Amino acid sequence: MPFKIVRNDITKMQVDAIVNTANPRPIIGGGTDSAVYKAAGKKLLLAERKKIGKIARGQAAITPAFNLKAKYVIHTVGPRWRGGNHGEEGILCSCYENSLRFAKENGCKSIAFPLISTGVYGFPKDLALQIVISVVSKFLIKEDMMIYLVVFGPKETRLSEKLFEKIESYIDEEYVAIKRREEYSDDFAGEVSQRSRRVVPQYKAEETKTSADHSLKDLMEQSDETFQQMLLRLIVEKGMTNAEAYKKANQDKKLFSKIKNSVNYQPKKKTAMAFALALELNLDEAKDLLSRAGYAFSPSSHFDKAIQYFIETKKYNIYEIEIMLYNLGLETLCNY
Ligand code: AR6
Repeated sequence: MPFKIVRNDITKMQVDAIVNTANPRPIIGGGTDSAVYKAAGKKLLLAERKKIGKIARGQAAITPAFNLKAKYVIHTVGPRWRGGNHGEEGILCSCYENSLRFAKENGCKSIAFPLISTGVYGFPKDLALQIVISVVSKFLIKEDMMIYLVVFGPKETRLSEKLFEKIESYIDEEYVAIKRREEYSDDFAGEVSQRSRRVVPQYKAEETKTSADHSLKDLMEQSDETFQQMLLRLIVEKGMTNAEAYKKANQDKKLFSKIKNSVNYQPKKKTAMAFALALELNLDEAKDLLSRAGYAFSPSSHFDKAIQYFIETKKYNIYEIEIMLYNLGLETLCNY
């Protein structure tokens, strides 16, 4: 899983490099900066930081990490938010890009970022997250590194309030409608919304299809492609390379090799879902791919409903999805 959002104190991260939201001058500031100095050893780290001198906004520098679990601290100076018309977005992009460059040049296999500039510097979190998603998407398509986005609290990372409201109401509506049908009867159909009415019968139809009503002929005519065969076929049909596919699915090379080498590979449900998103499948195709591994979207799982929502609304950026799932208080695709 090359990208993961976690709730933690960044000084506790066991990674090759942690990123510090540094002050332009070699002094110890507040927020992440103070926590990093405290955990690394104030005197030791400050002596190294002084050797670097002033750091311009958007730039980065690297030092040892002393008493931290990490090997390096990458010091980057974010933009102070001044309304958005002073090049703040470009500077923040540079912070992430330059930090990743330093990490790569120093052979780091993993790095942890805080949400730079969103504390003392007041950068809006929604926008900061969009920048993280865009830089990380571009970087990971070419490079192999484990990138952690470390946030302090669950409400810290509201990506887009409107989008959240939509997903939350989608999940609730579906869930309530289905539960009501299960617990009472179809009489409630008049009470549920248009959307729920449209979705519930789909499940009924599916259940009927997979029940004993299947004629032997139907079963025989079904393609006997395995998950692995269907996945590899779809990658070719979508004009993607294998690397593009597993990277877009936020999966690592090792796992993909295992899939490639075993025709009957049994993926975890979340892995199958991640590939459905990476391949930008529509809902029917996604259901088909999942079914090859023996899975289905569960009508009573909020997580499954959220994934269905992303597919139906064609939101396929896996990094954005990870952040949205985290914010919804759901499991993320990479937690198993
Ligand atoms: N671990 C993870 N995230 C944290 C931690 C922590 N220990 N502490 C705070 N955050 P900030 P900035 C989050 O203020 O806005 C200093 O004085 C925090 O909730 O650390 O770039 C420096 O010297 C927020 O979301 O950095 C600079 O002068 C995010 O980290 C200036 O502040 C960034 O908040 C830098 O300000």
